[in-house]
Amino acid sequence: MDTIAAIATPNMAGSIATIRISGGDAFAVAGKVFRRPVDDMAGYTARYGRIYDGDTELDNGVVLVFRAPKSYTGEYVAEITCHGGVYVARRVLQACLNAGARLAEPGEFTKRAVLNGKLTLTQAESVIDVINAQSERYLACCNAQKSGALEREIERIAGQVLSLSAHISAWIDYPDEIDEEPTKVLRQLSDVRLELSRLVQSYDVAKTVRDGVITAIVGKPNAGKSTLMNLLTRKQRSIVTDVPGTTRDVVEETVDIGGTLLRLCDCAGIRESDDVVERIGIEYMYSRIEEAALVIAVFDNSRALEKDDYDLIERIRGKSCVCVVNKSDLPDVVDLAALSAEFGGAERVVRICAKNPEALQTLSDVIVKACDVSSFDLSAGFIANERQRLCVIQARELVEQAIAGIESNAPLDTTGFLLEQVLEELYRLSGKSVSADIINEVFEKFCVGK
Ligand SMILES: Nc1nc2c(ncn2[C@@H]2O[C@H](COP(=O)(O)OP(=O)(O)OP(=O)(O)O)[C@@H](O)[C@H]2O)c(=O)[nH]1
Ligand SMILES: [Mg+2]
Repeated sequence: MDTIAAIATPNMAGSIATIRISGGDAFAVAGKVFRRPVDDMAGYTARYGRIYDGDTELDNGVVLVFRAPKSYTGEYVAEITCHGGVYVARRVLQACLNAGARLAEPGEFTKRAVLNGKLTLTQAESVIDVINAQSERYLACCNAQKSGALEREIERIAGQVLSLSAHISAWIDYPDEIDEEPTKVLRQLSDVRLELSRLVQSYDVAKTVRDGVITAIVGKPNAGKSTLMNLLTRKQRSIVTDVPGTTRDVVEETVDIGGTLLRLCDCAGIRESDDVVERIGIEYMYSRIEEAALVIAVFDNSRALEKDDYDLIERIRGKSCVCVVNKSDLPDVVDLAALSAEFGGAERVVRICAKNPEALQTLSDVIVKACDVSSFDLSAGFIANERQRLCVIQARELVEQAIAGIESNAPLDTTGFLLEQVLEELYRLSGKSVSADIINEVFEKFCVGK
């Protein structure tokens, strides 16, 4: 394969920039740019030097060499690190192109890693997820995926389909010798369908873990919603005053709470109001409750529950909720027992003083427990993108056809044929059997230099 080069660091000013070169002539290209040979260098070693484009000195920097196959792409790789200016990095890249390299296409380094057997297709796809991860939890899941969690899961399911398929072939060939009941095959197929459904579900869970759980902070005016917002975001994000009806616009912020990403929105307080602006704010709050996957309902410890509180409780019924009883520093007036009963137990109710930073830990623990996504184990592999999702949905559809076929006494070879197609879909997902078109499609979404 020819030798490619690209800037691997972001296209912005920084302390350093890296230009990555990969291919048979990588060392020759780096040698020209440094005007001294690098092919005598051992793998994983670095050398300092001046960087040139022909006779023009551009910068000084370091070249790091990787000898095939012990590199990201599996090829000879040289990485030149220079000063991190946008212009200087582009000039060093241009020097590499003038020295014989070709500009890499998006994702071409990772594509070569796949073609050279350094990464499987789903592992390569997870590289994008690692880059986009914004929380501890999603990063951990992506790393599990990068080390092959999804492949192992697919292999396991494919193994079940394969043995069922072998069984059915034997059944077709030796109908008298196999003492088989269709119910047993049906049960196994239902298990496979369930596993595939779990994978389909993992896509939505992973999306929520990646992008954040949409969380609405609601309650009546002055309950302390904005104080709570500021506590969770660890900054003065929302305006706090003792005037009821302070917040009107929806204030949004994404935060990492105990490793789980939350997309918080602080809204207007719920109450009957004649103020036209406040009423619009309250309408916004209602629509945010609809969208929310988690509701943080805030009540004032120093005030008795009243109609507005009960209206709110009705509106959020059936949602995943955390009940926060705020202002624990003031006299206890609120009916805690009534709130516990409404929110399904004392463990969903937390008493805090949102003005006290120490409340953050208590609140975080309750929030993490209340997030539905926290109970789903993504580290066993998850569906990370639309391509993978379509393969699983297709496989599940074929399994359903096979089940319907057996139930209506269709010929066994039809079932056998359907199961072969299920396997094909699963292998397409894992990349075990994949066309050049799909590989190209996957890598088009990568950035240049990756
Ligand atoms: N004593 C005490 N006061 C608090 C506590 N939390 C908030 N407050 C005060 O309660 C008042 C209202 O707080 P906000 O956070 O603005 O309440 P809110 O629910 O956002 O109110 P609106 O935006 O009007 O709906 C402010 O004066 C806060 O300082 C607390 O834990 N203890
Ligand atoms: Mg407010």
